[in-house]
Amino acid sequence: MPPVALTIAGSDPSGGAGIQADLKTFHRFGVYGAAAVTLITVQNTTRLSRIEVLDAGLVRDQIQAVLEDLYPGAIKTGALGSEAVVRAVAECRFTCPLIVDPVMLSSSGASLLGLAARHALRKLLLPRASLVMPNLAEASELTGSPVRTPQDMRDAARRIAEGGARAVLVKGGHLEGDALDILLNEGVFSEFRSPRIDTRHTHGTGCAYSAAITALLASGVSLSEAVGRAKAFVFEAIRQSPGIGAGAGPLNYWAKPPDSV
Ligand code: PXL
Repeated sequence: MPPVALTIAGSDPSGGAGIQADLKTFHRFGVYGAAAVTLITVQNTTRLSRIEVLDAGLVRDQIQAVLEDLYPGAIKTGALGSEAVVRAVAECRFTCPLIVDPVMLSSSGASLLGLAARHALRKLLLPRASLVMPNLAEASELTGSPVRTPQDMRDAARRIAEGGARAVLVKGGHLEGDALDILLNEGVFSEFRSPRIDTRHTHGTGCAYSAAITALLASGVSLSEAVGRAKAFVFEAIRQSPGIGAGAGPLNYWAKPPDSV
């Protein structure tokens, strides 16, 4: 049987982000993908015009249906949409690794998580996370301090880890120069770098990155190897973006995942 991974995230009908990106990524890594939908967006590569968050009980029931039958080896969360959904996810019982992508804004700047929900995420979900992977803006929001430099990223990782997450990966994709990500795992920092690619086709990058890590953890790969291999996959997938849509287009989900880094 192949490994199984579950994503708990929003739907992007244009297929570039959210559960669609997660399932494509799981598949590319040879992992069977399951998906519980939290919210539905109306969007394409040029606009996001509507967000409907689903009933928290409906989200909980989808997750339960998967958990009682499929036994995922790892679970990731993406856009959760409301405090009630964050609570519902935090109350689910499972023992496999949980990867939290603390999605707060869509690529186009629309809010995917309000203030009360951000608070619940910090208090209820992060203490259950094997890995939380904020970008610079999300790390600022989680710590209440600006995060603009590699030193800020290390400080933020420590503070977020104090809140209970077992490991923290602060993603510096919006820094100048190389795309530098900093992992804090069991008190030890490591750095992951890739060259910056000058492109607007980065829609769903965070989703693909966290889904790749989730797939690798479900396959039994160690966390630091999973981060390195996932980052290399995302770099290739951005470099070979297929140019679909008139706006910020998706990554290339056919890019080959590396066997090792
Ligand atoms: O990349 C963040 C994200 C997550 N989930 C959904 C999204 C987006 C960005 O647009 O649409 C559903």
